[in-house]
Amino acid sequence: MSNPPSSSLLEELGRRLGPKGFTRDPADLAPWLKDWRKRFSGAAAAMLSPASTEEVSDIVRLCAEARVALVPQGGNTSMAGGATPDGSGDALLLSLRRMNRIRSISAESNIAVAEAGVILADLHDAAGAVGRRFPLTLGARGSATIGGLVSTNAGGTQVLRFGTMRGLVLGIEAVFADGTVFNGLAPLKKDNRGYDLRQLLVGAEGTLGIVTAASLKLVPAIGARSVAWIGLESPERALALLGLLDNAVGDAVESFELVPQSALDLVLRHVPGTRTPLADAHPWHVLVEAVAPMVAPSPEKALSRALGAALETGVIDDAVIAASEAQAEAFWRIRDSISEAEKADGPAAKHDLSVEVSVMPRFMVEAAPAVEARFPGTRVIAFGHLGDGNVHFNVRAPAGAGPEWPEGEGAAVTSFVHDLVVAAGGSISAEHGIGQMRLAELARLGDPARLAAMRAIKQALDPHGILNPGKLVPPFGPAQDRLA
Ligand code: FAD
Ligand code: 2HG
Ligand code: ZN
Repeated sequence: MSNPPSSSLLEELGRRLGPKGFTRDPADLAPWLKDWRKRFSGAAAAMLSPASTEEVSDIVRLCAEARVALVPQGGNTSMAGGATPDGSGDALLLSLRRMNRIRSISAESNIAVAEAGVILADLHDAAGAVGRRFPLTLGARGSATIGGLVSTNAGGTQVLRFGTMRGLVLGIEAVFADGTVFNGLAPLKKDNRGYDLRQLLVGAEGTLGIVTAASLKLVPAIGARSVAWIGLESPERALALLGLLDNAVGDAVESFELVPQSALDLVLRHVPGTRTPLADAHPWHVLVEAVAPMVAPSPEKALSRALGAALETGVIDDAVIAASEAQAEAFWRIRDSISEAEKADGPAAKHDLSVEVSVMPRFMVEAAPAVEARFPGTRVIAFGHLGDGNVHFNVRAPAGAGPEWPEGEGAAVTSFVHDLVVAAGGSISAEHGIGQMRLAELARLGDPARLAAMRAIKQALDPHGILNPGKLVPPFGPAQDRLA
């Protein structure tokens, strides 16, 4: 159990961090005490904004001695309430946003060393400036930070080719719960000195250490890209198209995003300046991006040939290949605005599911009507990363439901959906993490061996439970959950 911070601790932190690094002003704190979707809100005694790893280490050491909780935060775009403190006001918000330096970037080694507070879009720009790119992107790229992306093992829309953050992190610098600095930044390809602490910190949601910097993998810059918007009949057909593209276009296919007509309608309704890419409505749509490096010819011919064959064989019903970069960006804007449009449209029970890729179409077409029949008035909007076997299976509240709906009937919806995905051998969180939103569900459905190991690791690395309490690791349950 943690303590509220004493006034002497707050004074000491204020003195060390200075006015840029320490605030208790409610107006400064307010924007950071609610999550992006405004589902969770909390309180904090102060916000600490260190400018260096040494300052992070000092803060953590002082808080460890005083048993005061710290909630690490980057861009505050978590979809799981992961960066929002509880309502007690005892915790300190630890913002890494001032640590926003790219320490080094090299086209020769294909590595960037970025501090935790570097915003993803800024890393994209920096990589572009040296003729390289960082191959992970998502709709929140203008706010999400490297520390948050590492700590959630973020996915996004290029996982198909480059994997999640886990595969792109070559090294990590972090501060452990007693204030010691772990310098694991060296991007060693081979290193068998024992447990892989770098990978343990990826996806740890700030519960095992504070990430202060990461060495990240870069890849060659894009020479040309071809972006197509496709209308088709069903998720099954979409998966068939993926197989076809795999054969015909191969590795060049970096993104394969599934969008139902209902999600497209939401975007057209709520996001100014968006237009439907195809003249007719289709039950489902797919956004495909194929990319070629500088030296290779454009992927457009291969993509257009493959889509032509898919049209002839009836796998797809219509398609348009963007004729310009502006049109490609417009297609992507639709895809990237779905969360924003859905947020504007009202409450939803949000789910982030994965099953084996080949199982997903069937799961979607069976689970959606089952949910809508069991909870009359709800509507499923399932979209996203079909090629990764991961969709956001969001369930819209019945008309007229208030903002509290996700806590009431929405919680029953969530249990129903999660039971279905567990029965299908899948995961209740593919990319957004557990945070506070899925903690009870992880406790309910998690494999006891996994839960026991997670608790043991947490206990060993953060014995006083000061790092992001109430997130990711369910509290001890029945005695059999404990490791002997
Ligand atoms: P925050 O929200 O601030 O924090 C996230 C978690 O990491 C919290 O648990 C926090 O305590 C911890 N944390 C933050 N910084 C540190 C640090 N330095 N050290 C230790 N712990 C830390 N996610 C995807 O995976 N794929 C998507 O396609 C995707 N699309 C999105 C689209 C939109 C419009 C939005 C709003 C979100 C989307 N997300 C997506 C979710 C979110 O952007 C990611 O989870 C992202 O990684 C969070 O980064 P952040 O800097 O905002 O972290
Ligand atoms: C995406 O893929 C994000 O767009 C957000 O992961 C999904 O809002 C959501 O449910
Ligand atoms: Zn996603």
